[in-house]
Amino acid sequence: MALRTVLVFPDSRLRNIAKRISHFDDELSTLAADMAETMYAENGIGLAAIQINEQKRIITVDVSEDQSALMTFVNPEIINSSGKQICQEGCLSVPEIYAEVTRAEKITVEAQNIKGEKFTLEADDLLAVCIQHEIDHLDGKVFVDYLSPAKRQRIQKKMLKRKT
Ligand code: K1U
Ligand code: ZN
Repeated sequence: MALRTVLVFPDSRLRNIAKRISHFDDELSTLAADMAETMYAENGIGLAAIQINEQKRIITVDVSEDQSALMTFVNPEIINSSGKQICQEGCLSVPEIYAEVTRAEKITVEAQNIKGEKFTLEADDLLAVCIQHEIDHLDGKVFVDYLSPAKRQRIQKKMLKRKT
């Protein structure tokens, strides 16, 4: 396993669209393990492969308080959603920035595990928010895209200053 570098907004590689996974091999298992290790090391509750510059449709999520509920979703798709919730979101690719985003309250996700086996999961509350946030990353979207252009611009300036 290895810790991977998380790309920081406005890195253009965060805008890449991840490709569907069709090979369920050791390389994929290693990627999933690296993602979990990186997510935990950064104190995150989720991570999408795009954030470590891997253009593959895989996300890891663990919203538990004691790192006891790791989930890996390969080729995740939201097949049903209902309701609305407003949640304060953060992002490992936008460090130290938090903002309210409106998301679906409940979702049904279809995905595969790292062996390629299909499963369906119903999620609500923070788990639903986190899965929606991570699937957005796979589609080249960052949570700041939901904010006003002025707010996004301010955040972008802050991130660029942080680099130097
Ligand atoms: O995608 C990511 O960068 C991970 C991100 C996921 C996320 C957090 C909050 C709402 C939606 C999605 C993070 O984990 S950022 C770290 C963070 O904000 C957080 C950490 C622990 C508990 C709650 C939030
Ligand atoms: Zn994020």
